[in-house]
Amino acid sequence: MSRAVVVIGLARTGAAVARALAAEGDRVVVVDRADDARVRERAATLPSGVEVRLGGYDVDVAAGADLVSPSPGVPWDAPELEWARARGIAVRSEIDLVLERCPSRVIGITGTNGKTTTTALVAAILEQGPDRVVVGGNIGVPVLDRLDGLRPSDWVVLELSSFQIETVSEPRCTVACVLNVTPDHLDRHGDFVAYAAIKERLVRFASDWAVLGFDDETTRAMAQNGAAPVRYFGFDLDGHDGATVRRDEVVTVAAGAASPVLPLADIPLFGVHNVANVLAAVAVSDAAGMAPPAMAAGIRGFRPVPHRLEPVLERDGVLWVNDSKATNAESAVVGLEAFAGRPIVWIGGGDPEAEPPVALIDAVADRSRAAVLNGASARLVDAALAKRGYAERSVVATLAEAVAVARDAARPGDVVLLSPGYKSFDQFRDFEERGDVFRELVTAGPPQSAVGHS
Ligand code: UMA
Repeated sequence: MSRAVVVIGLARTGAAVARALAAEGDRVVVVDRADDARVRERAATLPSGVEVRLGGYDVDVAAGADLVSPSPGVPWDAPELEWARARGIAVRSEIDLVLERCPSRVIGITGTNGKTTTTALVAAILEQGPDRVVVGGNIGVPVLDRLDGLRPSDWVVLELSSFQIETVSEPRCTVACVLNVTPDHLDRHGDFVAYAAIKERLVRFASDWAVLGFDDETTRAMAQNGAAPVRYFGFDLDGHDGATVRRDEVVTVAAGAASPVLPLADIPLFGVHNVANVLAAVAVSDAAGMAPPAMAAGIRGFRPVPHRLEPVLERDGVLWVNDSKATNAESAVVGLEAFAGRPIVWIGGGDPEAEPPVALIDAVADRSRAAVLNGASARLVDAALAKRGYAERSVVATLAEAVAVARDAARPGDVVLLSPGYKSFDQFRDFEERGDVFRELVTAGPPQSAVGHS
């Protein structure tokens, strides 16, 4: 029966939900609080039967609807959604609708850091096998409009944010993976306990396997709370089965016996944290039944995902790296530590105008030869570095100016690293736009050779 559906938010998710539900025969209205070129362009891609209302909506936007589907950027307790719930109108997210319809095996990957790279690695490994692989979710591509033709033996690999898990009543995955949990998005989830509990729901509902980070106390402890058997990944598994490193090799361990996968030196990614991501992907694909040669082939052929320690260009001996995804201090510290062997010119700062944590200031002072600060937080980061006795500081207003200053400061052998430690909203729409602009600024000018990373 045709339902009346209201979709809130017309970006990637809203457009996919509108397309998929319109194709199912529903009467779909999409609303967005914005009315700008971006949402108008998106509206033009929708099927003609979908009604679009831009420039705001009232709290009773779902009046008369059977179903309201909010985008991940709409808080799960937004007044419009509470209004609908109070009147018995179903509130369902894209991922919830995907899990309800998906006939295939689902791998769900969450965690505070590393989930995009791990998701892409898992997909690269599964693609070595015979079954179709659809990858999506928080990684940037919705899935609801790409379920056609999927078979039970195929794989849907989902990167899931806390925003997305929170919105699914029963997040059932064949294999569920929680990489790590450290404080993030607390403005939306209240406190760390609530945030970790959302991630843990993936473990509770896993059907075949739960894969958990062993080196993180919070994720290790989640083993007690699910029904599915557990595999771990980590640098020291303390006798447990899973994926780990032995004598400079990635191995899987089952019933105490190790099987080699590939040498650490063959991993085409920067940083120890990326070894952890590889271990997670190996443990997940092991749980999915992949064999070590397929794992090794998938990992060897992998290229870094955009905005995550993405090598952009090597010019005059200077390597330019886009780590715009480092929107919190912790990921910026990880970025700074990924280049222990090379001097760094760090480009940092962004939104909000808030003091940097000591850990970030320590990492900048220990690892970088120069710091170029921009954005709303620049003055506060500058003051914190000055207090720490760090002299090589420049403060500029914009990312464009920061790139110009970094270009002058860099010497052969250096890495110029955009790993801001702050969100991007002071200058950009999101971290992706910030990274794209950085890439353009860096590659603009005389012809250069793009980096082939190995
Ligand atoms: N909007 C409203 N009302 C609101 C809030 C937003 O109308 O109350 C409108 C905005 O005007 C805008 C649209 O909704 O037009 C934006 O919706 P959205 O932010 O959900 O954008 P999508 O493009 O659909 O992206 C979402 C995820 N965004 C968020 O979680 C904030 C993307 O994750 C995800 O890749 C995409 O769905 C596909 O699944 C991004 C992200 O920043 C990368 N995720 C966070 C993170 O990784 O830390 C969780």
